[in-house]
Amino acid sequence: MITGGEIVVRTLAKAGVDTLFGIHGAHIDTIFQACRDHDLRIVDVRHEMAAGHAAEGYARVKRTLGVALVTAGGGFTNVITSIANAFLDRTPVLYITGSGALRDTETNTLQAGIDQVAVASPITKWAHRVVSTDQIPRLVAQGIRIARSAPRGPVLLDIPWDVLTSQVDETTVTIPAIPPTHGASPHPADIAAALALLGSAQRPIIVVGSEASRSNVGPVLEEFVSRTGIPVFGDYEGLNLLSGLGEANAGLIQGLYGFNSNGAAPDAVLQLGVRFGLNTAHGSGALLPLSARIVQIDPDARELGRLQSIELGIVADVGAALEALTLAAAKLPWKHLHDWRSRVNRLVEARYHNLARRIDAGTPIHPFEASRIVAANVDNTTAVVADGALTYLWLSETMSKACPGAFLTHGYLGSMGVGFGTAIGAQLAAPPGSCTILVTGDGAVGYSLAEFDTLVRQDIAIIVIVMNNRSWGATLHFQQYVVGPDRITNTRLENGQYHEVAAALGADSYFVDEPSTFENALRTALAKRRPACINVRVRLDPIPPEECLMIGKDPFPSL
Ligand SMILES: Cc1ncc(C[n+]2csc(CCOP(=O)(O)OP(=O)(O)O)c2C)c(N)n1
Repeated sequence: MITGGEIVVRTLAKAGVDTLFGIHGAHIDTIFQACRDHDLRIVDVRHEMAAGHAAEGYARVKRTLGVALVTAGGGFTNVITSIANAFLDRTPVLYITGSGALRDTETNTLQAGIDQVAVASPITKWAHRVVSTDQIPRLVAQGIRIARSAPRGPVLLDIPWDVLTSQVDETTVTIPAIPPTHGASPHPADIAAALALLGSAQRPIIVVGSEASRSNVGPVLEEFVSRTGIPVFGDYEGLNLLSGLGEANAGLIQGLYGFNSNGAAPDAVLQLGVRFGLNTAHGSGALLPLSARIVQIDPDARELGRLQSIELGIVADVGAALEALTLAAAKLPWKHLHDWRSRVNRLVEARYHNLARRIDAGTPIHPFEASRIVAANVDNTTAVVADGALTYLWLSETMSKACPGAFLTHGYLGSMGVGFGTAIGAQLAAPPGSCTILVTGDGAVGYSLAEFDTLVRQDIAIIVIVMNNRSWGATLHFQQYVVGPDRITNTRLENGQYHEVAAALGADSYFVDEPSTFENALRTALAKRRPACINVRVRLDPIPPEECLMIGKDPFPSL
């Protein structure tokens, strides 16, 4: 006889799952016991929020399914931010939650009394309660298939306590295989049309986003760009893909603001997995000109032309489509794009130097300078995760100059505090010998300080860099510049010795307030590859370029 928990674990193992993130609870103990027997690693964290975000980080870096395991009641409610985040970001995560025993329905019992499926339904691709032990293999497999299929996203499986503890005869249980599948291929006529459009343009660009990053298009993007010479811009997660593309391809998608006002507005756009919305200045045309002819490729037909007119929409796996484009591009001439590429290169460099020359080397450190030091010290064995708001805006200005193994930030939910958990998942997904750097605001790190204990207990090599401007920086700036300089309230955080908290939990700790000591501390921490906190005093007053745009200031006065 075997328990429901044992069946859950056998199904996960057969699907290739080897790592879960969670916190123990009696309701889900049978799953913990079975993981122990089958050598499936459970990374136990200190708050279920971190478990959920870690499963997301793992899925994003390993380009696979992430699994979070939480208990009934508070365990479930604590993971809701992660479920919502995975939903908006199309991250494939299976959330398994315990719940009150079926036989205890409507008895005012412990950790029960809420309909977890109803709560999760609007923020999952599928939320379902398993009511019978013998149905577990079929429903776990169904959940995995739904989470992994395009457009990817979160699934919640709620498994009551008695369904997990009940036993069934092992010989009656069949564990289904869930073979991996490839995403949809594009239609050849669409590929020909896309290339004809790009080939006839004078100023074409490529924009890459999270979906491109998750389809692992890196090598084929490199090939396509070396054939065509079309410059590439990335939204935040798309920045991952810029390293290795050569000098003309650096730059944030936000850099296009400068382009448009410099008479260099693109006339054609190949939009690879970037959804219209926040990352395209919605449909305003401020980033992707309204006059540009747009080819949008996305696995979800509902996203095509959502906020801006497109000329061609292709529903396909972004990687498969780019492979087809690359093959066909060999037959076309692209030399005429040489001048355009050089011009983009000059504008991208001008943007960077415009920022860099306005930086003074004073104390505390300018956040751009601190970000530049981070970018200068990462290589492809390092994943970088950004949290906090001013912090990630500054970091994003420098990351296209770096070559991290992965670069992850918050997505559409814009939720402060997602970073620590995401970094844990990213580090566990990375190849052996890698190291992850979390660069976070002092506000954002406060959500997860106990996770230093997770790092130390389980020897997870993450360096947490706290960009400490002693405030909830972006919201203080909002009060200061939008509401009124005399209206600052509840946004100062002047008390945090975050490195000392980390030290108390067993991590290495550093406090720095000028550039050379910061760089030394970072190099030492990277060499040691063990949990560390570098508390960096940075200035609060500088306004990152994107914030300038939000408050009506010119981000690049003399570009
Ligand atoms: C969960 C959550 N709570 C509140 C906010 C509102 N908010 C946006 S930016 C910000 C300040 C972030 O401060 P910090 O983490 O110190 O980063 P900084 O801006 O200083 O880099 C806050 C509170 C949010 N986006 N998410």
